[in-house]
Amino acid sequence: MEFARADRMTVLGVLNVTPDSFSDGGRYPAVADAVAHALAMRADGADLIDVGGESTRPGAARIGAGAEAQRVLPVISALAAAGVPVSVDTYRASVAQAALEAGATVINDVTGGLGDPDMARVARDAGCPWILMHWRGHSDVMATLATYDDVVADVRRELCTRVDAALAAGVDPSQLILDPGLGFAKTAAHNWALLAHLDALIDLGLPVLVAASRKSFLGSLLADGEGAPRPVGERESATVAITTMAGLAGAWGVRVHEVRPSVDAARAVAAVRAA
Ligand code: PMM
Repeated sequence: MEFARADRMTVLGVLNVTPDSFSDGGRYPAVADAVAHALAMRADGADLIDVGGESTRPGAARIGAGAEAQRVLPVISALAAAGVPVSVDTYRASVAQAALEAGATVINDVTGGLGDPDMARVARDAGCPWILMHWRGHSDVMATLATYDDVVADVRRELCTRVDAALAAGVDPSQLILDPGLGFAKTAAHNWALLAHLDALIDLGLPVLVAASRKSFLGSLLADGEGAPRPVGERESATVAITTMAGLAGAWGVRVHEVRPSVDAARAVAAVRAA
């Protein structure tokens, strides 16, 4: 993983080229604008730009593979031409394949391989890093799937099953990165429990990515006196707190919208861990 740094946590900058994503949706309709935002995130220290074309926001509409590819491929090609390391946030094998051909070097799969039976083959043949996120169902149904006996043990076990499936398909263990999937078929209490026990995933010996940035459980945490959630753009300090605690727990990386504060936190964490 040549994009990853040895001296601190990896920071993925989110680039959602979707009209409906919950936090930055609709802000980067044109390729040039998306590229400019990605370059700004690079200047702020992002190690990898995570390009996604289909919102996974609860209740978001799903689009077809063709529309998804049309959104992400021009941006990925332009970023690759500019020498920017790119991951593609997709669960569709055909989109991942096309993105790799356009210059992406990492697959970020929010379904952990469950969304498309062909994804393992694409990852195996490419030999690229493959982020396996804990996932139980698409956003239209995921709220109904948020039931666990013990969320930490259940997520760990279900992720292990995904790892086993990837290895059985011929994927090398060095390609795999695990992600607890905060907010995906999880209540706020589930998210906090997973964050409190990140060691249960880190102990598996694979890199762990944490993606809490701006998510609604932070909005609920920071709700005002009337119970109104803190607006998306005002969840940054809490996001950085999660970056910090994830780093101290030994997470490999974070996926964030606002790159600079989390890079600063990652550097501070690295200094503490090195001292
Ligand atoms: N969350 C979102 C999208 N992609 N990828 C990974 N690996 N982990 C996540 O938790 C994750 C993801 C949804 O949030 P967004 O709308 O900010 O992209």
